[in-house]
Amino acid sequence: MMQRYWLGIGANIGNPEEQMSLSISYLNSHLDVTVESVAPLYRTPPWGKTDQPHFLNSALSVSSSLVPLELLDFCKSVEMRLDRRPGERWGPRPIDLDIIAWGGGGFVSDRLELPHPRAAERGFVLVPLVDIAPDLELDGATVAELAARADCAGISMAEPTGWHQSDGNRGGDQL
Ligand code: A4P
Ligand code: MG
Repeated sequence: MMQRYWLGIGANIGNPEEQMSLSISYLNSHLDVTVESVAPLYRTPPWGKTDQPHFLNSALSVSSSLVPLELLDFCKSVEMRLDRRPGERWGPRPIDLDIIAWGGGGFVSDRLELPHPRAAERGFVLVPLVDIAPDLELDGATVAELAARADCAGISMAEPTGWHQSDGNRGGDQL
């Protein structure tokens, strides 16, 4: 059955924008994953561990008939392709792909929890997600409501680049 998934994407070492673009292409190249929309790119202060470079973050929605653990494994393989190696929790990384939520409601296993347990409190996840999924519900509130409550200090839209032909329009890009 086809499902929609919302993913958070971020990076803060190497060439973050290039790694993020490549990871979206790799996701879309899977025969069973179609990238539907990509939010603009945001510059965000590091959260959790603050003595590291600022991040670029965005969000995307994909449709897929993969089940959640299959999509998680595929996201991990995309991270590996971009030289992500196990490192410090919340530490610097060339790419991070997190599954934020899916259309199927709650999901819990030892390797994956949906909605992502920390997404509802994180500006760097919520701000890009508002652009593509303001009405998505996480923990009983919409993404737009959660973003309005979250600490979003220091988060700004990145300067216009070739990022998915984005012109900064709210609503995100259709690929
Ligand atoms: N896992 C469980 N649920 C999920 C889920 N919904 N999506 C498990 C993805 N993975 C999930 O994740 C560790 C394990 O969590 C996975 O192997 C999976 O089995 P990871 O991505 O390998 O490790 P991590 O990212 O270091 O840990 P964690 O706790 O996921 O960290 P976060 O939440 O990803 O935070 N600041 C800014 N401004 N922007 C950022 O993008 N990112 C982080 C990392 C910290 N600070 C940041 C940013
Ligand atoms: Mg992660």
